[in-house]
Amino acid sequence: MLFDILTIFPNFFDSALKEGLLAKAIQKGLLQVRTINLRDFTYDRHNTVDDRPYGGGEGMVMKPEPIYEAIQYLKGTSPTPHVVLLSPKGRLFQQGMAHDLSVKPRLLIICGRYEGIDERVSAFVNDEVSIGDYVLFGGEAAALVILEAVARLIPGVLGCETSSQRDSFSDGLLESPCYTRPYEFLGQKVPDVLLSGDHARIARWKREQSLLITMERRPDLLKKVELSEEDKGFLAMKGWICDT
Ligand code: JA5
Repeated sequence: MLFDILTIFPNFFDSALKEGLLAKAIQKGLLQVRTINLRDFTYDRHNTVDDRPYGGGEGMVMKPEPIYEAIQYLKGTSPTPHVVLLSPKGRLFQQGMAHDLSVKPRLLIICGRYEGIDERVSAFVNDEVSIGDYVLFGGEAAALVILEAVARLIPGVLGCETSSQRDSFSDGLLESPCYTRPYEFLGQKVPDVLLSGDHARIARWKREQSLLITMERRPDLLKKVELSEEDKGFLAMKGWICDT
């Protein structure tokens, strides 16, 4: 996959691309990430990318022309990119969208700065995406979030193909807690069931822990997930109120 990032801060991504499994994926040729400097698509001698907002108000707005020029140039190179504009007003990025994006041969992620991007740029993108309900200085940190979420779904990036399917959200529930040595740490012991060697009992315990922590912290997720009769029985016993 080709992952292009249009930004006025191309160096923002340098360290992130050099560490861990993202670096490995790039090294293995499973993923190519390119940062494109928006200022390369300006024509004035100050490489201006922003201007004052029509109608007044705080701060500056990103001019449409350099972004349009960059999109048109990149759309003219193969394979045609799926263009995503990062914006707090976009559709919420969740694991399902990560899966949809991970099968695209090429993505172009557009990062804004200042107070926002001239609305008319929207006409030239495939989708507007937000990573969550908070405000950032710009889209760059959000682009990294999307890059990580998508990269780990590309076949061969994770050691084992099934590990991306076992993680939080792939079955719609939060993960059960995990432990390693020592058995006792500052007075806290590892739950004995995990040392029992009884794999059926361990699987049931993990499922129950997932259900419990999801009920406590993310009841919104429980409503969306398909629960077995055994799951529902367990949750009912723990005081879960189901409204369907
Ligand atoms: C802020 C000028 O989804 C979270 C996001 C926050 C944020 C994004 S994406 N872009 C910008 C921005 O600020 O361009």
